[in-house]
Amino acid sequence: AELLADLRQAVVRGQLELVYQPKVDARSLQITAAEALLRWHHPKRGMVSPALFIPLAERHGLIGAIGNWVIDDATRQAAAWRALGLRMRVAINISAYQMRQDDLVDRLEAALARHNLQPGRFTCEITESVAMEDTQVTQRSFERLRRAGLHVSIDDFGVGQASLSYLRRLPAAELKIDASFVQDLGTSDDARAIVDAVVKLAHALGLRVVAEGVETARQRDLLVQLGCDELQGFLFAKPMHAAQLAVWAQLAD
Ligand code: G
Ligand code: G
Ligand code: MN
Ligand code: NA
Repeated sequence: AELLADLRQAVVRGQLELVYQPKVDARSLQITAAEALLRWHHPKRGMVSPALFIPLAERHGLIGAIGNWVIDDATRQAAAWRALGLRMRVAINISAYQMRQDDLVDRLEAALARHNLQPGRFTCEITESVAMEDTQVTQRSFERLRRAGLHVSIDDFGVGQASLSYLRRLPAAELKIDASFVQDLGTSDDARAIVDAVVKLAHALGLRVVAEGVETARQRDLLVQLGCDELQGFLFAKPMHAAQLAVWAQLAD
C-alpha cells in the first residue's frame, strides 16, 4: 500500500528513468536498436524492479501516466541521439493497458511529430500474450500502429498462446524469441528445435527475428547458425544510461 502511494508520486518526483539495451545485427554486431527499460529509483527502497511495479501500476490505473512518460522520454532521447548522428531505432515496451487505450497511437504520433522523428525508426514491443488479446480495441491499436508506420515487435514470443493463423494476420515486422528458449539452447535439443522452427516460421511470414537474453558465445553461435537476424543480451551489453549507450554505439561503429 505504501509502495502504491509512492508509485503515484514517482512520475512527478522524477524518480523514473529509462535505461537502454542494444539489439545488434547477428552478423555484423552493429547496433540496430536501443530498447528502453524502466527503472524506479525509490528514495528508501533503492531500485524497484519493473517486474514488480509495472504489474502494480497496471492494477491501480497508474500505467497510463507511466506509459505516457515513457513515450515522451524515449522520443526525446531518440531525437537527441539522432542529432548525434546515431542511426539505431529506439524501442519501447507497450503494456496491455496502453494497447486498450483509444488514444495510444495519437499520443505516439504526436510525440514523434514533436521531435520530427520518422515513425519507422521507432519500435513498439508488445508481448505475445497482449498481442493475442482479441479485444477490439487491442486489435484496432495494432492496425493503427501499422497504418501510422510504426515498427511493431512481438515480445517474449513462445511463452504465450499464439495461434499461427493469428500470427499471420498480425501487422508486425519483428518477433523476439523469449529468453527462456535462448537460455536452454546449448543444453536442450527441444529448445534448439523450437528456435529453429520459430525462425523458419517468422521468416516465412516476412518477420525479422530477434533473440533476447543471449548470455554466452555458444548461444550466440547457435542463434546465428539457426538464422536469427538480431541478438540482444548481457553477452553484448546490459541496459545502460542513454549517455553510456551513445559512447557504446560509437565505439562499436
Ligand atoms: O529490465 P527488466 O528485466 O527489469 O524488466 C522487467 C520487465 O519489465 C520486462 O518484462 C520488461 O519488458 C518490463 N518493462 C520494462 N520497461 C517497461 C516499460 O517501459 N513498459 C512496460 N510496459 N514494461 C516494461
Ligand atoms: O520482457 P522484456 O523482454 O522487455 O524484458 C527484457 C528484460 O530482460 C530486461 O529487464 C533486461 O534487463 C533483461 N535482460 C536483458 N538481457 C538479458 C540477459 O542476457 N540475461 C538476463 N538474465 N536478463 C536479460
Ligand atoms: Mn521488450
Ligand atoms: Na522480451
